[in-house]
Amino acid sequence: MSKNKIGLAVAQMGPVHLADSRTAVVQRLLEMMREAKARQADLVVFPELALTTFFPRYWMSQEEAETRFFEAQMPNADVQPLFDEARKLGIGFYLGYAELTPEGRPYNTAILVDKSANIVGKYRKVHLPGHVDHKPDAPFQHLEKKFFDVGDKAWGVWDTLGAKIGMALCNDRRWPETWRVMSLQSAEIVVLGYNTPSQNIHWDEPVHLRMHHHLITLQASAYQNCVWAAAAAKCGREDGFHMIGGSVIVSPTGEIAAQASTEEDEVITVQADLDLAKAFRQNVFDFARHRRPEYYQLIVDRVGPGEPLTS
Ligand code: ING
Repeated sequence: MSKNKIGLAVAQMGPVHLADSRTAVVQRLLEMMREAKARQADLVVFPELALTTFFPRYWMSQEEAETRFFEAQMPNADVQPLFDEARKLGIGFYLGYAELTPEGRPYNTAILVDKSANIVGKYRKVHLPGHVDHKPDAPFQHLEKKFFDVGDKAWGVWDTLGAKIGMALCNDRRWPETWRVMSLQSAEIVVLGYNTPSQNIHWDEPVHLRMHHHLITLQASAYQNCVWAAAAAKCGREDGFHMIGGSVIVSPTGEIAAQASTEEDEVITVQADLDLAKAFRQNVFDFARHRRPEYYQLIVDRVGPGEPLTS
C-alpha cells in the first residue's frame, strides 16, 4: 500500500453445495486470500454467508437452520485457519456468515478483520429481503426474513488498513440510504458480499435485469457517495439453484475498475487510489456545501409512500 493507495481484492466464490463442509470452503477462501496477497492486496472481500450454501432458499425450522448453518463463535475451529493465514500474510478481510449470538439472536453478519487478525468491525444486515411464510409452489424460498433478525445498528465506518471502510450486505446495496449513512461518516471504501438468485420467485422478471440492477446500483452509489465499492458474489449453481456472479470493484467515478468474468472462485484486484474521490467530494458532492437536509425529512419520517405534501 502506498501513501494514498490501498490494495483492494474481491474473492468471488463459486457454488457452495449442501454437501460442502466448512473445512473445504475455508480451504478455498485460504487459496484466494493467498492469491490476493500475491497481488499486493491489503484487504480481501469475501461474500455474504460465505461459509455455507445460501440456505435461506430452503424451508426448514429455525432450530434446524441454526444448528446446520449458523456460527455460535467467531472465530471458531473451522475458520481459525483463515485468521491465522491473515496474520501470517499481513492482509485484512471482510467475511459474511450467519451469526448466532450468545443471547441466541440470529443475524446475517459480516466482520472486518485487520492485518493482525483482530475483528475490528461487525455489521448485521438491516435490509432483509424475502418472506417468512413457506411458499411450496415457488421454485425455491427466500427466507431471510424468517431466519434472521433485522440488524441491531446502522452501517458503521472503521478507520483501519489505511482507509475509512464501511460494510454492507447484499440487499442493502439496493437502498440509497445505506450508502449515504456511510458517506456521511466519511467512508472512502464500502465493502459488501452478496448472494443474488438469478430467478425472481415473485414475478417473471427477465433474467438479464438481475445483473443490470446489480451493476447500476453499485456504479451509481459509488459515484453519488464518492467511495470505492467492492462487492463479492457467491454465485453459480448451488445444488442446481443459480445465483449471479458479477463481482466487481467500482471506482468513485462510477466506473468499473475490475469485474469477475466467471461464476467460479475468482480473485479480482485493484490498487485503489483514495485520492480519486477528492475532486468529487470537493465539487459535485461537497455534501456540506450542497446538501439541504431540511428538505429531506420525509426520507426519515415515512416508511412507505404517503399523501403528497402539497395541499
Ligand atoms: N439477495 C438478493 C439481493 O438483494 C433480491 C435478493 C434480489 C432482492 C433482487 C430484490 C431483487 O441481491 C440477498 N441475499 O439479499
